[in-house]
Amino acid sequence: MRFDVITLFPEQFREAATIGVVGRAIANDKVLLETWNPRDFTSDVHRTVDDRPFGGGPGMVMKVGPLKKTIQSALEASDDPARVIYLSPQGRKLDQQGVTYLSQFSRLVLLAGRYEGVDERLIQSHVDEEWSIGDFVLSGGELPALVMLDAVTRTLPDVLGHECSAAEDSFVDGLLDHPHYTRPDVFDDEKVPEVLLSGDHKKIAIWREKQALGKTWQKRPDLLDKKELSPQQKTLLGEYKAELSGSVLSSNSIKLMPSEHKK
Ligand code: 9D3
Repeated sequence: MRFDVITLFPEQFREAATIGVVGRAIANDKVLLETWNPRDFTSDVHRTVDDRPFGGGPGMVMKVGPLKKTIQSALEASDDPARVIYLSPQGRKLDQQGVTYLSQFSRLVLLAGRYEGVDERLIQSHVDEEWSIGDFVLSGGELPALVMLDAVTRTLPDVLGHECSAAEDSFVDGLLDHPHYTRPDVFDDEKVPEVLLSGDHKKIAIWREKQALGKTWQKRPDLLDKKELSPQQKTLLGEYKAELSGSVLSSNSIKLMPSEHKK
């Protein structure tokens, strides 16, 4: 899969392209990453990429001319058809379903904006889709582009090693992950759950599924509302709740989720 990122800050992608799963995918030619700087597609002496907004107001707007040239050059760099994605706070919110959808394209051109955004005419004429990574304010589209690159790359064939297959990844089946433990088996008087030391892999798999269901119920009940549980999963979740009320319900050891701020 090929990613062409249009950005005023290509340096932000250099290091990312060498690190971890994405770095390995690029080194193994599973992913090709190219950056394109709109400043290189200006013709004035100041290499101007932004200007003041018509109608007034604070901030600057990215100019349509240099961006059009940049996108055209990126598109012409390969015969492969490409989807042009604008990372923007107005876009569709990215989730794992969206990541799977995006991974079907063999080529994505990611437009990372700065300032207040890009001239609307560029969006109308050259952008296929707008995507956000969530309802919080960032300083530009570079970090969202890196988020999209990372998440999509993980779903590609032969990219994950034994980390765990993309299909086993948390969220892919709509549940949170189960808890993890490593040595030592006792730390500050806290023991690792006995079943994980038993060597009984069937029992361990069942315990992990029960934990995943229980943690999701406790921390992200909205995910369970969206999901149809099998009869076995309903039984496991029922057992989780029963074990909770039987043991620690009256203690103060349950961490509450930080509640959302009310308007
Ligand atoms: C603070 C300025 N805001 C209104 C006055 C508008 C605004 C413009 C540009 C807010 C953020 C940005 C820069 N953000 C992105 O380019 C962006 C983004 C984000 O901020 N949050 C989540 N996803 C994304 S994708 C691109």
